[in-house]
Amino acid sequence: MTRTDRIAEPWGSRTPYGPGETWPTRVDSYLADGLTEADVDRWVQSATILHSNGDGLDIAVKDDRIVGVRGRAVDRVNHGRLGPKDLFGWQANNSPDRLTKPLVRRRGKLVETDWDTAMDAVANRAKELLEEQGPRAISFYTTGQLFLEEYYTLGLIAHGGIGTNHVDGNTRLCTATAAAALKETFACDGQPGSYTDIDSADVIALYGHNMAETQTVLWTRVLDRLAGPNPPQVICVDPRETPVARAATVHLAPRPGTNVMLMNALIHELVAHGWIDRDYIEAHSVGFAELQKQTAECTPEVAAAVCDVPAEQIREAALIIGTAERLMSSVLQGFYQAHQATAAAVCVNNIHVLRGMLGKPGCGILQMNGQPTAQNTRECGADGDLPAFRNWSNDAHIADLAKVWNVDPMQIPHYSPPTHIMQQLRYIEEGSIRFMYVTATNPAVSLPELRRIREILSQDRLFLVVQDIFLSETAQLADVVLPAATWGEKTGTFTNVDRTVHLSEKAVEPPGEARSDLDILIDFAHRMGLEDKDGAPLVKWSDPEGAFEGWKECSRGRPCDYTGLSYDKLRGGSGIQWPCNDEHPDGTEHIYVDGQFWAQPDYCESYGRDMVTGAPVEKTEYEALNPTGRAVLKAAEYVAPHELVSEEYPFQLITGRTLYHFHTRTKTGRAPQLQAAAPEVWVEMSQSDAADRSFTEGDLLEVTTPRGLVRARVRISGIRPGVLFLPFHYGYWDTADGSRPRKERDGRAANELTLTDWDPVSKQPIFKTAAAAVRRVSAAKGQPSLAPTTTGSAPVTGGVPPTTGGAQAHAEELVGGRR
Ligand SMILES: Nc1nc2c(c(=O)[nH]1)N[C@H]1C(S)=C(S)[C@@H](COP(=O)(O)OP(=O)(O)OC[C@H]3O[C@@H](n4cnc5c(=O)[nH]c(N)nc54)[C@H](O)[C@@H]3O)O[C@H]1N2
Ligand SMILES: Nc1nc2c(c(=O)[nH]1)N[C@H]1C(S)=C(S)[C@@H](COP(=O)(O)OP(=O)(O)OC[C@H]3O[C@@H](n4cnc5c(=O)[nH]c(N)nc54)[C@H](O)[C@@H]3O)O[C@H]1N2
Ligand SMILES: [Mo]
Repeated sequence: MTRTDRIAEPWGSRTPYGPGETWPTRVDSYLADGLTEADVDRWVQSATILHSNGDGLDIAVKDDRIVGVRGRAVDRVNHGRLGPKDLFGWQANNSPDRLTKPLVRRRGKLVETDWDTAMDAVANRAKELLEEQGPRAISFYTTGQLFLEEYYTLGLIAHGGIGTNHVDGNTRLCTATAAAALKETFACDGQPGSYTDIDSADVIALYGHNMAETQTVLWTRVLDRLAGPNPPQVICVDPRETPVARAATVHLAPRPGTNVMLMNALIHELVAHGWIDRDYIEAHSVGFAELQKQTAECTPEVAAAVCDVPAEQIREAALIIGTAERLMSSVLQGFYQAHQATAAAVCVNNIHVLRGMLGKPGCGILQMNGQPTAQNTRECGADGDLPAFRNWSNDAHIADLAKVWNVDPMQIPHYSPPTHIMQQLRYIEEGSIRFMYVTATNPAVSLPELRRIREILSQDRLFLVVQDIFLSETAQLADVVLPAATWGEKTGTFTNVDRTVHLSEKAVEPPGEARSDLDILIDFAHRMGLEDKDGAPLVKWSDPEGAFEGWKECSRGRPCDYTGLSYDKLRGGSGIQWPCNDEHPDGTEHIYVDGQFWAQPDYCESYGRDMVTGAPVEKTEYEALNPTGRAVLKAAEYVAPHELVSEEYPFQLITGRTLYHFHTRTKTGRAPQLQAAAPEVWVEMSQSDAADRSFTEGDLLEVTTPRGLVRARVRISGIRPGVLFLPFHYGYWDTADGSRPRKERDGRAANELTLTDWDPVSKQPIFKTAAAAVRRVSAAKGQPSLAPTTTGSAPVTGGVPPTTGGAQAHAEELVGGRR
């Protein structure tokens, strides 16, 4: 057993292993207040909630309070390991400023009330609007952080009960492009890859994915391969020098917003050198000729000029990818939050189809998720799609769903694609949406162009319901605030990016009168009087297990088939990968084995979209293109980013994450170790740009775009010249000093600066390119910025003290632990 400062060493110690071997176990644990395992009353099974990795863990409970966590050695995902946010983030659950009573707005102020008053206010307003304006007045905006059971219930209420099409999740900001890219290539959502692919891959390519910071345990698996015999080669595509870039064999640092050009050049090289599997292409795909044509002119030289990456480096990367025997790829926000998001992500799928690298060990694609339960938002239809990957433009699928729900097919809106959040905001602005029910997301910090968002959400004619665990920036704008129970205080299941389903059990009671999201949603459905076509209650369950059983039936025969799973089966051991059914009782490690897809016209989830306009492809067109359900190779031409640099705004601004915080910090800002590691916003700039302006480390800068400003101390880092990076975690609500609101709202949140614009196919907003200016407000006087030194924000100048956590951040590691 060793004790490690897991703030200073986020990935812990190495347990090297070689290709094809099993990743050794290492059980990580942290107990607060110097407690030892002997002090713990009970351990309750769960999985991690502050990222998408889905690491199995047990929650330690003492005197009916959560006091710590321990990784589960038996879990296939993490083999016992936990990351810093997992080890320390749970402390937010015990925060004294949790919401404990419902709040309603009276004479402009939010005041405490009882549940009946609050829920009647919500249901009555919704009923009034339904009568006056119909379902199009009502919208739901949810998250990637609830449980499967909650999403399924929410989707049923919205689609089957109220009949509105205005349903979306913050997954739109997050992994809409993952789903869209999979639907374009495979005509269906669902990840081809498995985490075990890391164990045997000889090349691992990460596209716009800072895995080291955002999926720390998965990166630990990569680090352990890198430390072992016959390590894989790593390709990193990222304009910053992230820890991934530092570990890479080849680091391509393109200009932000030029991914499609770079990918087209890589594909050009694969085709030109014959590094493709012609038999596989012939037997299992359509669209090769068009792809070849589209990329014919995209030589490394052409791409080098656009992306500002040396042509030689592009060739080197292409050679590694082209000659890999077992290629694993992952893709995330550097590709997804861009103006050609889906087009770029699809290129990664193309590479795997071209090389026939699918459905076998070491050959996975992970079109990554970010949030812990984002996969379920999509599967259950809480992002506006229909449950279990049913196709909203296939009438037979609608009829089938109507049967499962016992409603009239015409009740389920399918006249047009679901209304994505950016369009919902437009409808609120125009006044046609009058009621918005927000669950577990904080749009007043996380959506682009915050000044506009605040204006929209605080309109009088909008009735805003916010269901949260804290009085977030968004909750402060609400008409009704509903206090929710969270992870550890409620039971449910969730599915990570490699299709592994985990059960998370209730460990303790929620604070005060807080209730689980599921209970609140069911209460709402009953107060709305929602019924099926025989007059029985529409929502037929009253607890999580009932909802799960309902979902299983809905998933039967669909790609994400859960019928072989049960709460009992998920207890005690590892999480299990879907599809899990009679045919695959122990789950399924690899899908798309032997070139078999779910892309048949009658079965598939989507007929795809036009890559330029985003217009849905008609069924007849799809049938003509892909009658037998092969993988579809899709090509797109590079288009320059929409907001270009100018004399006035000479920098490209990108935004993203740091290892120590989660999103708008409502949880990690309340965990002392994490908050101390990254206490305030900073801005990253390259050494040459800083030198040109005589800036030194720690100078206070003002970053502006036409939409707003942020003040931040500069960290001179390994970011490419011409680019600035801001972490987006810092809203205007201060959690560090006892949750007092700051006086001024502007000036910290990266999204004051971002623009209202999105990818035409996935509708994912663009958070990673905007044109910005900087000026110095005041000099550092020897004080460096407080940005972490262990991460992408590592300083390239001297004199910055390293980020450490001290004694309070010591966690235990037990290598080979069997618990
Ligand atoms: N610590 C931590 N972990 C998290 C989260 C968190 O908040 N904190 N959130 C979770 C969630 S919801 C998500 S979605 C994931 C996100 O995980 P990531 O996508 O890994 O995180 P980001 O920092 O948003 O973006 C990744 C990288 O994209 C790069 N990038 C920016 N512009 C471009 C571009 O034009 N091209 C390329 N190739 N790269 C570019 C940035 O430099 C950045 O390093 O993380 C999950 N895990
Ligand atoms: N500039 C910029 N903006 C971005 C991004 C970026 O890279 N750059 N990334 C985008 C991405 S990928 C994402 S995922 C979003 C994230 O953006 P948000 O979803 O807005 O961020 P969170 O802070 O995770 O908000 C979750 C809210 O749910 C509450 N909550 C937590 N658990 C529960 C629960 O069990 N029940 C209920 N009812 N509430 C709960 C939390 O207190 C918090 O207020 O941000 C997006 N915005
Ligand atoms: Mo996300």
